[in-house]
Amino acid sequence: MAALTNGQDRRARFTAVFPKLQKELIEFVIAQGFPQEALSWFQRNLEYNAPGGKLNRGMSVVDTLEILRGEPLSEEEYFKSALLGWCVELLQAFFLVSDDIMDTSITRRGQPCWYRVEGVGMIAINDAFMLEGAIYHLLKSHFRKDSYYVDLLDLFHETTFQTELGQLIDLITAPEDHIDLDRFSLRKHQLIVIYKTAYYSFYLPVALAMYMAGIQDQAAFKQAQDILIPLGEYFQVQDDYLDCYGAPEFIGKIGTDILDNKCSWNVNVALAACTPEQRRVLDETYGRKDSICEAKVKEIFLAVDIPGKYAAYEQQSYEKINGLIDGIAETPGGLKRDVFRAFLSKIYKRTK
Ligand code: GPP
Ligand code: MG
Ligand code: MG
Ligand code: MG
Repeated sequence: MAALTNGQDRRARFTAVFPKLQKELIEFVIAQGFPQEALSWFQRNLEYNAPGGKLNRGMSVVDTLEILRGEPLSEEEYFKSALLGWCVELLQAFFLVSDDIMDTSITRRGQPCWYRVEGVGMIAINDAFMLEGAIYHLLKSHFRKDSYYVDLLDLFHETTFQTELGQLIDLITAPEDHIDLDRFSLRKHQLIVIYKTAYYSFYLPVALAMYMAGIQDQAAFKQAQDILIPLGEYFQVQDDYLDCYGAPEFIGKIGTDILDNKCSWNVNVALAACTPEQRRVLDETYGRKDSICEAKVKEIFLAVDIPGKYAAYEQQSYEKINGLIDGIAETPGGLKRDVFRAFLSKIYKRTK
């Protein structure tokens, strides 16, 4: 067999940790005397929803710790940081299972959304709660004795609340029965994306690794946030763009933002650039659960050159974030510029 490349190797090692965590969770349920059908259900929930994504968030915890340490991790450090990474992936699974119900989405990671699987339906709501519950079970069994255990709990709880706040404004800005494009703005969009995506996808993995590395200085956490939040904002603008322009085979999901009346980056930029006539068409077609209306919206997006404006935004964001990274003053035992460069290079010009 050909030697594994670095990237594949890294992913294989991280992926190999998940079955161990799954086994631990299932053994806990067995110890409660639960019937076989409950065990299989939980097992299937974990398998279907946790491991199938890009795993960037989870693997970032390991990568960040390694960069902060400046040397290869011991077996134990690797396992514990990968466990925290899997907790981020479980949090994401909890959010995605719920988000797909709220957004009436069709596919996720190239397969039907969990709530659309035969026999699952609204049990998916409880399954989402169980994915969240699994995080705290794992944290307790592996970090209970560590000095930073409370910091981990606090961070997961705070980040969950921030994400839910973001999801709240995402949802109430997109009512199904009352379409009013005047309610949208790029300012509101920025608030939505920072809260619903940036905290849990970017700040959380780095802050977890910082706690494991023994960093306690609050200024270092603030400094990390000052870069990771703009990075996460850029990442969610990419998600909004790809919702319309990504290939479903690549992004693993079918975009629903236009049909769902979402306050997305695309529509906000189109509203700022359109003629009064184009605006009239947008008012009549945006957010309608109708594929002909959706196609008309897409025509206007092209007419106002959303792809060109996105390319410019992408370039500008890349330069701005690089500038923020260059501005970090590295200190011994503190943050390192490479932590952020690793993130930026993973997402720059992404197509999935
Ligand atoms: C992404 O929004 C945001 C989330 C997945 C957070 C959901 C938060 C909850 C509290 C449930 P999105 O709808 O644009 O994501 P996608 O395009 O992947 O459906
Ligand atoms: Mg969604
Ligand atoms: Mg959503
Ligand atoms: Mg999206």
